[in-house]
Amino acid sequence: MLKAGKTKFQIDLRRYLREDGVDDRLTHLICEVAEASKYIVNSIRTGDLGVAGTSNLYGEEQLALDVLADRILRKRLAKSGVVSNVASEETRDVIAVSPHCAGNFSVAFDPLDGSSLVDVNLAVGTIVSVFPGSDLLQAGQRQVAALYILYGPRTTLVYTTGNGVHEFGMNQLMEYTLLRRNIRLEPKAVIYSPGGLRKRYTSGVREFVDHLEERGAKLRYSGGLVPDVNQVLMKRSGVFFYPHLQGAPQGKLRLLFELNPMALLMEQAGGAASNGRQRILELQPGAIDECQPFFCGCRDDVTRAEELIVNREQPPAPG
Ligand code: AFP
Repeated sequence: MLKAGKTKFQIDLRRYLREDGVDDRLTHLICEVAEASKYIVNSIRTGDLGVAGTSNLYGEEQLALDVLADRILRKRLAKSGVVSNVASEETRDVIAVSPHCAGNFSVAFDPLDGSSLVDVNLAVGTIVSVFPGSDLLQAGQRQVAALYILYGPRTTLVYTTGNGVHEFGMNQLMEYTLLRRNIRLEPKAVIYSPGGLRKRYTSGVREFVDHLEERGAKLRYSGGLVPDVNQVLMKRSGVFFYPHLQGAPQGKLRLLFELNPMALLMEQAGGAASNGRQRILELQPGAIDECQPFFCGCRDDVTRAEELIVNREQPPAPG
């Protein structure tokens, strides 16, 4: 994979994608997202944290940064010349950016997931999911790429195009260079990242937490999906979940913008991703704002969560 004599730190993102055998148009798309992240990280470091005065499709008040990140990403994807439709967590429907690119890709993205954490100086991220063609309501297993950018103490980019999971770091010239390739998860977790209110957990999920605690797994939770999932991947041993809750059978996280890309990354790293009963990547979305419960990370633990939920709980009511 790496040319003889080249250290991994000299391999930048575009070169690695090409050596990874990624299609030129998809390489171009991923590099455009990487380019957009340079403007987003600058806006986080220096931008206005004021409220934008508009709201997203969930009725949540939009921070100026959300709106700015959304605009930056959408503009670059439209300029890329390989994207036909986009859907952003911050808008209300699928937007045609370049109808003449119908044969290329469509992109679902969360421009700044966890944006409410910026004003308490915690890490946030951009999440991107890429499908072939013009239809964004495909099952997640049809994705041709999934990636996130994590704006933390360092800015890192983690992607998969179906040939493993690879991590890049942004250097002082704002170039992404290879940090880790083919990241692989262990079978069992040493950390767990439990979302949602504990008092609203169902019996199977409560037993799952007991199972993890009895084994000595340590709780690690920031409230940001990207840093929390990144910690599972980079420690190579962990499980993240935002489960179904009493009164919220679909949980909180969005299938198109959060779960499909994270599920592909987890499976490509040898882990698993489930809604507690079914593989995330097999779910057929009904709408762009669909939410699903989410359990991801070390395969043995995700399997254990499914066993406890299926054996202890009634299946959710249809519809
Ligand atoms: P926002 O993007 O609205 O801040 O939500 C972030 C998020 O969807 C995801 O990043 C976290 O995993 C989850 O919310 C945390 O939710 P709780 O605050 O309910 O734990």
